[in-house]
Amino acid sequence: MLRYVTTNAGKVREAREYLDDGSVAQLDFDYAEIQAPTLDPIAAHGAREAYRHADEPVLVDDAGLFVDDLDGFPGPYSSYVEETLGIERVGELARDAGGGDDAPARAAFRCVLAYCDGDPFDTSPDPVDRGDRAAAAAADDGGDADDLPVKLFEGVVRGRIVDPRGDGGFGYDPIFEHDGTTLAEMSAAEKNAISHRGRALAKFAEWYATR
Ligand code: ITT
Repeated sequence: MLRYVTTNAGKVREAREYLDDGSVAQLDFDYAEIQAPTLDPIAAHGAREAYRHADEPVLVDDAGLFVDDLDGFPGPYSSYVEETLGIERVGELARDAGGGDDAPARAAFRCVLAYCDGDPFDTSPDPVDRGDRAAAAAADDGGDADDLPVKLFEGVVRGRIVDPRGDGGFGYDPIFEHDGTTLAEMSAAEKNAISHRGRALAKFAEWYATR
């Protein structure tokens, strides 16, 4: 059984389209998110921790909104920032930093899926985190490093930050516009077709089918 590791019901709804064949179940496990400037080591660390917890194959999903004019903020801190500032405030900060209403701030939404089942795998074409970054993080944490291989799949969608529109989706969806439509104005299928998560899941599902 593959465990899709997240506490976020919105992610599970979207992932079902790619993974719902009866052999995938959500694992509502709140792994420790290490501090890092990019999503890869956070997702890899989470996958190792979740695998040790579940003792079954796991897929961790870490995502973030990276606003160009805010030097990538909130990025890996998107969850904390959503809880503390809220998405409307992030929208205001992006607008102040960007060109105002005439030139909305550009941004990317990124999703990194990290798969771990305790076995090694080929690197190509997607990267494998072999624990060097886990070791560095463990040194900072005072924790134990290990070299469980973790395979990473990334999806990115670019868009613009706008005033909130739409009541679908979750999280930052109302302020993230892609081709004139916010992610919250799209159906789940429409969002999956272009989204960071949909792109990462499509890559993962193709690879997983051959495994
Ligand atoms: P887990 O870590 O348990 O999976 P989370 O919601 O904390 O749940 P992330 O750290 O990956 O997940 O999410 C970072 C933030 O980005 C958080 O505020 C989410 O609501 C938001 N987010 C993630 N994916 C999103 C998406 O597809 N659309 C809009 N917001 C999203």
